[in-house]
Amino acid sequence: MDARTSTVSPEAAQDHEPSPALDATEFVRVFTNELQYTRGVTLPQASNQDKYIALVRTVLRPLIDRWQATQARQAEQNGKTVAYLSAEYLLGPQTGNALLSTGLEDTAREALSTLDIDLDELIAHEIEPGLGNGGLGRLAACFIDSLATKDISAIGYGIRYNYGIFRQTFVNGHQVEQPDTWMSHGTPWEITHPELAQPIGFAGRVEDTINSAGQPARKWVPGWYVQAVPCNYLVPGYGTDTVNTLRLWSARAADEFNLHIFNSGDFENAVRARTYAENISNVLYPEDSTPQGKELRLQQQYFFVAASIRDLVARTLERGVSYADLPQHITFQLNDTHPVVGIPELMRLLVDDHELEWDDAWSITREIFNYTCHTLLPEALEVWPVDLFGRLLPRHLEIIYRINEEFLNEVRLNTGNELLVRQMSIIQEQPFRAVRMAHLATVGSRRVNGVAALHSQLLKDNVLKDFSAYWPDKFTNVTNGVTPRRFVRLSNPELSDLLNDAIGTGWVRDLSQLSQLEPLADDSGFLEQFALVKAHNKSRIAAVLAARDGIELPSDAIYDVMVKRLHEYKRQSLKLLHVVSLYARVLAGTLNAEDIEPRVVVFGAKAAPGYRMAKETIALINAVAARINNAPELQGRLKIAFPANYNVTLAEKLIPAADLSEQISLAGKEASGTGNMKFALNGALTVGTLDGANVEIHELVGDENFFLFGMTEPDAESLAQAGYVPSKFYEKDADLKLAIDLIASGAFSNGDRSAFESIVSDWLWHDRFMALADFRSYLDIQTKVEEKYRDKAAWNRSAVLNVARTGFFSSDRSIQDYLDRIWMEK
Ligand code: NBX
Repeated sequence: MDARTSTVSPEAAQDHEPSPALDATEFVRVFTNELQYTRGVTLPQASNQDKYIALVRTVLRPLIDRWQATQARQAEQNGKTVAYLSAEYLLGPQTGNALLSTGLEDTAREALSTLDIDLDELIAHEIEPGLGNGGLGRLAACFIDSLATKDISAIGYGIRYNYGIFRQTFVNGHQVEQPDTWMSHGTPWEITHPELAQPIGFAGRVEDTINSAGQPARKWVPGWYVQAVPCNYLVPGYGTDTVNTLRLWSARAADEFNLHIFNSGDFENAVRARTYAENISNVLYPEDSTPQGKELRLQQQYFFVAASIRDLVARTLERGVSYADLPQHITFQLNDTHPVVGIPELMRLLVDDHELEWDDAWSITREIFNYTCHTLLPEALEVWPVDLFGRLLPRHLEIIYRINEEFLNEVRLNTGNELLVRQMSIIQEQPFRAVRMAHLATVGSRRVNGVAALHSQLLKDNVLKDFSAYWPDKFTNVTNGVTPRRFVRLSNPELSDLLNDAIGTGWVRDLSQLSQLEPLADDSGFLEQFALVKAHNKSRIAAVLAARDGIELPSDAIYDVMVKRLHEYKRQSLKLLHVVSLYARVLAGTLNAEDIEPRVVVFGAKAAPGYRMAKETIALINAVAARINNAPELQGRLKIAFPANYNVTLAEKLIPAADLSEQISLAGKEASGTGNMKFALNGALTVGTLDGANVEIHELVGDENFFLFGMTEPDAESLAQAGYVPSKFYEKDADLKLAIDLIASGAFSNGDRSAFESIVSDWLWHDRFMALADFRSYLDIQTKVEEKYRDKAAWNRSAVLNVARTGFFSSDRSIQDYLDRIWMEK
C-alpha cells in the first residue's frame, strides 16, 4: 500500500495546521515597515541582523494579539494558574517555532523571496537562548510549550541570564569555554518592563515587632535590595489561540540603595555596588549535577523565586481571591530544588507581610507547592550551609527552623524513633550544618514526583525512603516527555510530511495517533519512503557539520549518536571503549576491518568547567577521533565526529539523522533522560540499559525493536554490595584489556603514556559507574546492531515501530499527568 493513498479515520486526517494571520503582500508591507521604522534602514541598507529583527517583529504581531486575548480570557475565567518555577529554560531557537505556531512559514518564505531574502538564512542568524544546562532546562521548555498547546492557564518563571550555557570550543582536543553572548545585539523576542520592577531584599537583620493586631511578630529588615525587572517571552500553543507567558527576571541595581552610597560621596563604591547587584542574573551556573554551594547561586534562587511568588500572589489577590482560597487559584511546581526557597518565602509573605496565623499560612503553603525531583545521585542533592543561608536570608532561616521543629515533633510523636527524626530533619548536622533542600521541598509540598517510573520507585525506595514511608500518598510519578512540535514537526520536516500523508496531521497535537502507523511497518513502500527520509536527514546533517565544523561524513553508514552532558554516570567512556576496541582488534588482527559495518559515531557533550574527569574524557574522545579518523585500516569503516558546542540548534539537525541512539548510563543513575525519547520518535533504535525512561521505551517498543544490554539496577546494587573490583573484568576480558592497554600505551597521545593515565587508572581501580562490568554485554549487543543493520528491511521495520509506539513520550501527555495526578487532583 502506498503511504499517500493509505487513509485512517477521517477526523485524524483533519488539518490541524494553523492558518496564517497575514498573506504574503501584507507580510512584505509589515516587514519593510519594521525595517524602516524600528531599524531605521531601507532594504538595500539592511544587514542580516536588521532583516532578522524585522522578521521577528513581523511574526510577533499576530502572537501579541493572541497573547493579549489569552490574558484577558484567563483573568476572566479566574481559574487555577500553574506557575512553573525553574532556574533554567533551555529554549532553543525561537524563529522556527514562532513561524510554526502562526502558520506563517510558507507566507514568510514567499514574501521574503520577493525581496530576494532567503528565510532559512535569517532563521540561521538567530543565536539560541541557552538559558539551561541540559535535560532539566530543556524539559521546562517542552513543558511550557505543552501547557500553552493544551490551553492551560500557566506561567513559566525563571532567570534572564545575560550569559547562558558557555560556548564550547576545542583547543588541541581540550574543552575551552567561551562566554555565550546570546543577546549582545539585544533580542527581539523579549518584552521588558523596567517600570514594573520589584525590589528584592537580601541579608540585614530580623527584628521583634508588634503587628497591626497588637500581637508580637517578626520583621525582616534587609541590608540591601536589588530590582527584579520582568522580561516577558511569548509561549505560543500550537493549533490553538493560547499564548502564555514566560517571565524571566533580570537584576538591576536598586537606586534607593545606591543613592545613599552616592550621597556619601563614595562614587567608586556606588558603581561597584551596582555591578554587584546586577551580577545576580549575569550568568547561568554551568554545573548540571553537583551543586557548587556558591552564595551568588543562592542569591539567584531567592531573587527569581521571590519576584515570581510576589507577582502571582499579588495578581491573584487583586482579583478578589482570599488567602485561604489561594491554593484553588495557584499551584507552584518546583523544578528540582533550585526554587525551594519559595516555601519559606511564601510563609514570610503570608505571616510577616500579610499577618496570617502561622498554622493557616502553613496549610496554604503546603497545598500550593509541588516538587519534582530530577536526580538519583546523592551528591546532586542541594544543601546550603546554615551560616551562609542565615547571612543572606536570616528570616527565611528562622522560618525553616520553625517548620523543621514542628515537623520533627510530629514525627517524634507519631513514630517515637529518634534515628528517623535525625534522618528526616531539614537540617543536616554532619559534615557541616546545612539546609537539606530536598527535605524542605518534600515537607512543604503536597505532591512529590520523580520523572520516570523507575526513578519514582527508586526515590521511594532510596533517596526519600523515610518520607515515602511516612507519607505514602505524597509520592507519585510523571514520566517525562518532549514536545512533538519542536522535536518532530519542526526538526524533521520530511518525516512530518510522510506522517501527515499517512495518518493525517492530528499527531502534532495528539501524539498517541502515531499508533496508527503500526500497520505501515509491514508496508514495503512506506518503509522505503521512511528510509529515504532518514537518508536525506543524514545528508542534511553531513552538510551542516561540513559547514560548521569542517567534518566530512559519509552518508551511507550507521549513524550512531551519543549526545548529552558529559558525566561519568552517563558513560561516554563505555562508548569510547567500544570504538577503541574495534580499532585495537583490527590492529591486533583479530578483527577484519571489512567485517565492520560502516559506522559514524557522533558525540556531542559539554563538561562542567570544573569537572576534571569529564574534561579528560572529552580530550580522550578527541584524541581517539584524531587517530581513528586517519587510520588507513579504518577508512570507510569507522569515523568519529565530535562537533563542539552541542546545543538545541544542533540537536534539531542531528537527532532526525540518527540510526542508533546511545542511552547507556549505569542502571539506577539516570533519572529519566529525554534525548532517548527524541531519538525514538525520529525512528532511531535505542541501544540502552534498563535505566530511567529507557525502561518504558523498551516496554513500549518491544524487545525486538530495542538493543537492551547491561546490568539491571538490582544487579548493579548487588555487585556494589559484593565489592566491585573493575580490574577483575579487565583481566578476564581479552578485548577489554586490549582496548584499555592501547589507550594506556600512549597510542592516542603520541606515545605519551601519562596523558590519559588518570582515566585508565580510574577504570581499573575505581570505575564508580561500572563501565567495565557492562563492557562485554555492550560489545555483544553492538554486534547484534551490525547484524540487524545489514538486514535493511528488518531495521526499517523496527525504526517505524519505534515511531509508532512512542507517542506516549509527548510532553502533552506528561502535562496531562501533572494535571490528573498533581495540579487538579482532588
Ligand atoms: O533532568 C536531568 C536528569 O539527569 C535527566 O535524567 C532527566 O531526564 C532530566 C529531566 O527530568 N537533570 C538535569 O538536567 N539536571 C540539571 O541540569 C541540573 C542543573 C543544575 C543543578 C543540578 C542539576 N544545580
